[in-house]
Formats: sequence, C-alpha cells, structure tokens
Amino acid sequence: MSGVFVSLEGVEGAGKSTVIKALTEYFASRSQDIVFTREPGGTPIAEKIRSVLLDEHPEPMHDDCELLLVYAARVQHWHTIIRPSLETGKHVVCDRFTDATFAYQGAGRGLPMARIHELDHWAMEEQRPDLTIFLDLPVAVGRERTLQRDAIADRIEREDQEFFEAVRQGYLALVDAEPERFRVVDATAPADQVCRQVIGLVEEALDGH
Ligand code: T5A
Repeated sequence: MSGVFVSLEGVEGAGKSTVIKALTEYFASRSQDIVFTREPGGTPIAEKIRSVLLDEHPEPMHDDCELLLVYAARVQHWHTIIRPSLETGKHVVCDRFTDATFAYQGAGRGLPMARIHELDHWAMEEQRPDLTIFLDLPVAVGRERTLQRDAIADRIEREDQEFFEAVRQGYLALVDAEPERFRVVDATAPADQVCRQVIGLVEEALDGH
C-alpha cells in the first residue's frame, strides 16, 4: 500500500479531537489531501455500530458483544475507507484503531488478549498503522477535562477510574511491545504544544515515506 497510515490513541480527554482538528487545518492550509477518519465509525454502517456501542441500552452489553461490534465496525471501515485510500496513495489519519481494542476490551474489560489476537487475525489480517501516536496523561486529568465539557458521558465514558487506569496501562504495555511503531506525546502539556508536536510527528512520517 502506498499511503501512510497514522493512528491516534489515548484515554478519554487526552485531546485526540483537539489534535485532529489542528492536523486537519494544518494540512488543508498546505493543500495536502489526507483522509481523516475515526473508530468506531468512519462509514455510515460503522457509525451506526458506533451508536450501538456508545449509547446506553435497557440491558447490559455483554463484553463479547462489545468486542464483536468493535470488529464489525472496523472491518467495514477498513474495506470501505482505509484500505482503498492507502491503495490509491492517500495518507490516512485515524482517531483510534486496533490498539484501542487491546486497551479497552483487553486491558479494560479483561477479555483474554489471545481471543482478541485470534479475532484480529481472522477479521483484519493483523493490519497495523505505520505510526501510532499515543497521547498520554494521568487518567484523572483526562476525566477532569471531559467533565468540563457540556456533552453527556457515553456508555464507555461512564466506566470508573479503575477501568481507565487499566486501559492506560494496556496502552503503555502496547507501547513497550512495539516502540518502533509508537510515539508517546505528553498530553498534559498545553494544547497548542501538543498539537505542534503531533503535527511534527505526522509530517516526519509523511516526509520519510
Ligand atoms: N473504543 C474505541 C473501544 O472501546 N474499543 C475500540 O476498539 C475503539 C476503537 C470512542 C470510544 O470507543 C471506545 C473508546 C472510547 O470510549 P472517542 O470518539 O475516541 O470514543 O472519544 P473519546 O476517547 O471519548 O474522546 P474524547 O472526546 O473524550 O477525548 P479526546 O478527543 O481525546 O479529547 P478532546 O480533544 O475532546 O479534549 C477534551 C477536553 O480537553 C480540552 C479540550 O478543549 C476539551 O474540552 N483539551 C485540553 N485541555 C488542556 N490541555 C490540553 N492539552 C488539552 N487538549 C484538549
């Protein structure tokens, strides 16, 4: 595939949306055509699955149901948007990808990592981004930021501190396992500084391509 695939990861409130907005503006000002997308979601079908995943329901969602929905959305997104874009030479920046499943459903929910690997192998042939930027910050800082927003917390955002601590540790374990793919950015820094650093990392990845 000839385009570069970049993903952004982080716990809730790490600043991914803020960074994506800055990236979009920066690359648009340079007339560079980059596909910005997100998971779960990115296509009409995958966005419907996102709603099922994030909305509250009158029954609890089984953890395996959550995992399978995440992958159903990802398969649709990959085959409809990400892969065709990369194959035609377009660069793709995605707000979350497979690492989020290992962090949230694996480390957070406690689903066996081997089961996620098996599903990932079957459904996605273990596709990984060329570069993954992990916006790292203490869970309490991210939660404080999200509480200050007007938006109502979704089904996953309502999880407790312990869940998000496990998610963060899950991400840090992924970073340790694949240091060549990950870049860690200190997301406690002021937003403009975080955005500048991420823009620099993305530019470097595109230039080195
Ligand atoms: N999920 C996803 C899974 O469980 N498994 C999976 O496989 C996948 C792919 C998706 C949810 O789905 C789950 C994980 C998630 O729970 P999402 O769309 O990625 O959700 O949304 P969230 O992670 O919930 O993202 P948030 O919108 O909560 O946070 P962001 O985008 O990281 O943060 P942002 O930019 O909105 O910033 C939050 C607030 O902080 C301020 C902003 O202005 C904003 O008010 N802010 C800063 N303040 C100070 N300093 C900075 N550096 C700041 N940066 C931002």
